[in-house]
Amino acid sequence: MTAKIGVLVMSYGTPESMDGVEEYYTDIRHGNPPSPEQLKELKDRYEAIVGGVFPLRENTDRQVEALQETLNRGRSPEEPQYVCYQGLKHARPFIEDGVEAMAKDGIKHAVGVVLAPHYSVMSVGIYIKRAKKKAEECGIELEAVESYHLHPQLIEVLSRRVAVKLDAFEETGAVRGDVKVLFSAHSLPERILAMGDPYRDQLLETSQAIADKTGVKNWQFTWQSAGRTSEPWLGPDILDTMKELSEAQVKYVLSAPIGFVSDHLEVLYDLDIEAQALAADLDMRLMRIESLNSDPGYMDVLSDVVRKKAGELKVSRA
Ligand code: FEC
Repeated sequence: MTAKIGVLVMSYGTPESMDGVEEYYTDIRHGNPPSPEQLKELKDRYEAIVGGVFPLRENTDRQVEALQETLNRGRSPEEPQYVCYQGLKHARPFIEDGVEAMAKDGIKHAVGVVLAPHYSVMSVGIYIKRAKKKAEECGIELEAVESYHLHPQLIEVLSRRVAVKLDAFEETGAVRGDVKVLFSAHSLPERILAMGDPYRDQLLETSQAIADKTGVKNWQFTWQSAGRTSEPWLGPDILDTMKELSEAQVKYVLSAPIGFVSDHLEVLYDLDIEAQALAADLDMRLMRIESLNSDPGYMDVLSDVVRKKAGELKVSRA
């Protein structure tokens, strides 16, 4: 009988409807419900992106489907069959639901992968911890991919996106070298640095690799989407960086949010609405690279790292 390997594809999660925003926000806030003002502010942001729909849900669904297809493409009968399950951090199906679904289907060996290329103990680390705990309870052997931030095909697909937008700037009359490429990622509390967390270094490595591949010299890394909590978050924030750049007479900025792989609130609101509004005030031209979503190149990256991890499972070593 062909061996089946479960693949737990983990992502941040988003509400299913406006009615679900409060429960979602409460989950993000570790069980503390938001104040009515905080809730309204978040709902307003969802309303602003595309009239209150939740693009991350559809994008994650498509990524999971496309990954399963990519993993099994051209499979010979002796090779294991990969079956993908979704597990979300803050919404249904939760990570634990995904593992339970695997157990119900009789899966005994699985690989976990997160739809975020960079590792932090506060991001990917939490996904993996939850997945492993539940897998152990269910008697499933689960190995997880920690990061893939320098995978050559990831650098390739992101570099292509940067190059396309630099061409677009040139078509509008800008000199290529005058365009400041601003790589960005979700900020995290500053305390991760004291913990020796690799998140910032991995993000800088991805930025440098893309800059090298595209020949971009004029680039900078900045943070975005910091949480609304009282502790200090990693900065500078992209909005402050843009103001500084404007003071230094920079007129053209290409935003490259390399820490994200989908179109969602933090891209469609924080960059396309908030940062664009600031750019208009500063008389700056701001463009953004396309998100990866279910780009076949990105699916190849995921498929490759999952297959390599699957090689570490006992079923593969038997
Ligand atoms: O489109 C959507 O519905 C979801 C967009 C979304 C993504 C996302 C990714 C990351 N987050 C990360 C860390 C934190 C930490 C906190 C936090 C808070 C929020 C809030 C919203 C939100 N995040 Fe998020 N994040 C997204 C959305 N995030 C909404 C709550 C309101 C606000 O502060 O804006 C603070 C809470 C805490 O202490 O836990 C920390 C990281 C990522 C990128 C990696 C990943 O995808 O997991 C890191 C998408």
